[in-house]
Amino acid sequence: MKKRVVYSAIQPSGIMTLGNYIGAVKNWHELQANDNNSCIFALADLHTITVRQDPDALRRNTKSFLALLLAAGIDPSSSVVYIQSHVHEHAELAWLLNCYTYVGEMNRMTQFKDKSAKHSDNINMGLMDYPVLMAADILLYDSDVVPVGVDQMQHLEIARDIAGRFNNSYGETFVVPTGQLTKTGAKIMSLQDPTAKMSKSDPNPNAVISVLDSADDIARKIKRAVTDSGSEIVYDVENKPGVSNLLTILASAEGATIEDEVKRFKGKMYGHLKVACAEAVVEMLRPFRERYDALIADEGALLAFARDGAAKAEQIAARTLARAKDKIGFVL
Ligand code: ATP
Ligand code: LTN
Repeated sequence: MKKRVVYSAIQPSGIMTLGNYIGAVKNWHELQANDNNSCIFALADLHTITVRQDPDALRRNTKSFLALLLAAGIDPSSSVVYIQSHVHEHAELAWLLNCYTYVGEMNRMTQFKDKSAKHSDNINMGLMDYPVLMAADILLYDSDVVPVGVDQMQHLEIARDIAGRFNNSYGETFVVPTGQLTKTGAKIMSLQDPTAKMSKSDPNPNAVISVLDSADDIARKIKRAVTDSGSEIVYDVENKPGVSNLLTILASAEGATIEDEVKRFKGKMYGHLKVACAEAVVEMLRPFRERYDALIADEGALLAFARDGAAKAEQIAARTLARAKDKIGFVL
């Protein structure tokens, strides 16, 4: 039986946050454990340069994110793990797909509008083209399922549209992928502003938990997390965004449901919830630091994993790219 191709990627910029872990990487690990899946995970370094990156920091972060993925249990002997820029087919297919994507569609993308406002001095073509490169990533591997956080669903829809449009013009060429949201914790919010998502580019360190934070830092940040008026512990994103966020984090960390957590904290105070939440997060992230330290210390081995992953990825990507070029009418 043909395995389901599962594809996802993360940008190696800044730190890996609890939001990235719960919303993405933890889920990747679970998908990898399913024998029916053939998983491919990338570090989307080409995407990071849509906003300015310091060259040394980009190099450092890319290696660090690779070690973080492996520390999170992504296993290069069962999944393909690689660095996007090592596989030139991504940039090439993105160009082809650009010619089947409308400027109007890209203009309407929420992330493009947000990032244009945030980086108004650098609204470059890449920032606008970001979803097309993401479509190229996905379509190169005939991906069936793409696990992402809710903030990336709009981009996934565009990838589906582009694939469908190309197939309509040229006949079946690309697999039309399906997006998959994580069950709980599809969106972890900032600890300081629970109406905004926890984001690795947030300048306020108290708003964000890094997967490499110490137990003390995690406890301190959660203790200081902004909560809501009143004292009842209920899940109500509209009226109690702070408490709801803590419930989401706790449920995800423990693998429980939000309803279970609400029952457990009936009649208890916010302080109790915070203590339990901090303990659960510390427990979930405990193995991280140790494995990470060992992996990052051996750069040669780390980069060998990346090269090996890129070679496997390229075998698949080259075939898909050739198929698309042939359909378009390029002389092969
Ligand atoms: P930025 O701060 O630049 O927006 P980011 O923290 O959103 O970055 P990305 O590299 O854009 O990180 O996202 C990597 C993955 O993590 C995506 O699948 C995304 O949906 C998921 N993700 C990011 N932030 C959160 C969050 N707060 N909650 C749940 N999932 C998240
Ligand atoms: N834009 C994504 C990262 C990403 C991605 C992908 C996710 C790049 N290419 C392909 C899924 C599939 C983000 O998480 N910000």
